[in-house]
Amino acid sequence: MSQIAKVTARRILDSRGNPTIEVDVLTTAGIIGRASVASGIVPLKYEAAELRDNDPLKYFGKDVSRAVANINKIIDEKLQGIYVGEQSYIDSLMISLDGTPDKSHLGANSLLAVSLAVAKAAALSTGMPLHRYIGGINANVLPVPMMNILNGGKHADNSLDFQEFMILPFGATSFGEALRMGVEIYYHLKSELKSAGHSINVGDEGGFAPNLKNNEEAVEFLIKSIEKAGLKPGNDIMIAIDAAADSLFNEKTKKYHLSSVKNELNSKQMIDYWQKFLETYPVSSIEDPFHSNDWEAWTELNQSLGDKIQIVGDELYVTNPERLILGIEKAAANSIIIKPNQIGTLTETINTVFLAKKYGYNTIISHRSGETEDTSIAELAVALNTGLIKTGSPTRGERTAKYNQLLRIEESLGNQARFGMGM
Ligand code: 2PG
Ligand code: MG
Repeated sequence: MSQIAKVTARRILDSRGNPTIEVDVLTTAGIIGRASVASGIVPLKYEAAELRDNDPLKYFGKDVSRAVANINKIIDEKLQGIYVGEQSYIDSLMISLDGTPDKSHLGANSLLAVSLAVAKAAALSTGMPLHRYIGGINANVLPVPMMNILNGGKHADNSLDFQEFMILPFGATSFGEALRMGVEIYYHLKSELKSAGHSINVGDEGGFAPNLKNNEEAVEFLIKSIEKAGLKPGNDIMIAIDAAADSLFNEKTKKYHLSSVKNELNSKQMIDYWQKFLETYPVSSIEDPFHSNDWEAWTELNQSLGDKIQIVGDELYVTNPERLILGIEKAAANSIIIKPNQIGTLTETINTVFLAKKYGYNTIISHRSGETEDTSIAELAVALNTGLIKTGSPTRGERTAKYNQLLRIEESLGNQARFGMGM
């Protein structure tokens, strides 16, 4: 395998029009690995830190010129001459170069862009697709897509409290069939909303963003659309919600604010809310139902419902093994969202997946709401046989880039391709 000859970073735009980083890693054999990084709607408390300029005169403070310079001036020099296949060494070198616990010195965005570009250059050097290079001969599970077709919360300018209402075509026999089911439900939802007089404008991830009465009505629309597609909710298609409850939490009153519920809810009342909600609707997966420090509420819900549905930590765990270990000790959840940019290197992302699997967690590789055309997460889902991926609605190029890559991977795996969880 060849050595790293040059690492070049530049500013590109993400799907919200905000600057982000793209990196090219050139090897001495003339191969280029290119990767870019995604970004969430708000930086979360325990996430690795994105480095932005904070200069209000440029891109409203969101420019990444310092992070780009860190790569071009510091990381490039350190990585030149290292064999491109030495992924974990390269990642640990960058972590020590950064020297902070949250990667705030060089920026987790800088580190991740380089880390992924290194892996891509190495994969190309071996002639293998990225999923095969990372995962080996057993990397052949195509994930069930968790398709976000109704948007609310901070991802949309509408009345819905919960951020994401998703459908999971579990009953499909292949990824391609799952995608078709998802698209058909998406269009049934569009006409159901339209004929009920609602807006069919979309949110950040391409799901519809109507002003519905409440979260319950949103789920009812999903159920109707699944049935219109000739499918059975809870059977062929599972429904999932991302409440993103950090943003429902009122830091002053220490209570949860739901626009459809008159008074704010304390933790106990929020648990009751969820228990009733989950008894009423065929929802089989719930992400961030509580604030990321409301551990007791997490544990209680997981104890009562964790054997029936997915209780998913995203804001809770931020792909961080230390947070995950805390949650394992507290039996706080049974599933984890894996977002490479929350932790900052490929090696650490893989390690968090392995740790989660070791403790029987379901692992869900995920995009961010501000995405690029990069398809690494699609490759990673297959490489690590996660069985689940979250990458938005079946529209918008930055989301379909991932779905389309999974179609290509399914085709190339041929009769080795397997679909879904529990395989
Ligand atoms: C989430 C993500 C992706 P964001 O909460 O799961 O859907 O949103 O990237 O804005 O954190
Ligand atoms: Mg989430």
